[in-house]
Amino acid sequence: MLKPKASPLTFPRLLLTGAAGQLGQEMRPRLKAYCDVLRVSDQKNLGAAQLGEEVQITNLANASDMQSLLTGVDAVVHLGGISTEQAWEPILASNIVGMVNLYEAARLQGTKRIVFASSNHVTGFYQQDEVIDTKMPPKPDGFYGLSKAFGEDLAEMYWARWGIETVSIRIGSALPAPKDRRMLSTWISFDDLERLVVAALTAPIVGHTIIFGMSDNQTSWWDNTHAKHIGYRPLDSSDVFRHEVEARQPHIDRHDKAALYQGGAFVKVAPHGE
Ligand code: NAI
Ligand code: 15L
Repeated sequence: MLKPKASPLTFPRLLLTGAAGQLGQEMRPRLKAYCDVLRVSDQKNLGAAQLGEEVQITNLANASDMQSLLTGVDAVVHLGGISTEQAWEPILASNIVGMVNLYEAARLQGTKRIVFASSNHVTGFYQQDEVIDTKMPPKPDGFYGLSKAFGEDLAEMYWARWGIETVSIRIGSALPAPKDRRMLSTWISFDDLERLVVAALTAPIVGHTIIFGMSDNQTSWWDNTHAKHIGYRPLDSSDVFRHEVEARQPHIDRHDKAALYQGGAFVKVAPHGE
């Protein structure tokens, strides 16, 4: 956790969705330094409200509940949703219907800034020897990546029509340490993720900006040239884990599609039930 500072750029009420998830649990204590009240929400149990928190159990797919969730909210960090390749139905409910409900509620309740947890799987079918930027066309690697591409297009439409600003963060791999050689390029530390989320919340003008979420890794496939106005400066790097990770995975199977494409194993996952 970064040393909380008395940031002049605090929000009266900040909403964190997906607060019971892996990243939500990391961001929940961190985001308190940037708001007066942190409203935390998820469909799962969130425990008791801590000092400065409001807890609201809400299903993203329920439109009327989402109106209530967004009441009085100045900005949103939207981590809620299905976070892996799954069958279409749950993805449709949480990531498509849930996203429309979020933006409709933001529009009607007057919320003006959203940080959306998109994913590198929007561009998962680019190859690992290609460097891509955020103006290049999406190449989703499954229903999950496709739902995140929809979310980015929805954010763009709500900016154009209603002036709601969004930073769509195509998060790479956010976890304590990279697990394999692919993650040496895609990894982002929790501290860098906090830096990126805060930059996305506080940059003066963002419109709808897409940015890749990775630490300052020696190898990278992602060019954030078009997102420099966000002011994200990673301070961590997967390089400190490189020797250990390469020793664990010395050989790459070039016939394995997971080794060829940026989406890794996601490009091979069949929807559940097959
Ligand atoms: P997670 O699966 O641990 O957390 C997601 C949370 O959303 C869960 O607590 C779940 O209960 C909640 N949720 C799902 N559907 C819901 C619904 N209909 N209503 C209310 N809550 C619902 O995922 P994680 O790893 O914490 O990721 C957070 C976000 O970041 C997700 O949107 C994911 O797609 C995105 N992301 C995460 C990456 C990572 O490395 N962890 C990488 C790229 C994107
Ligand atoms: C994601 O979008 C997932 O939510 C996360 O669990 C990881 O699989 C990550 O992508 C990744 O590509 O490593």
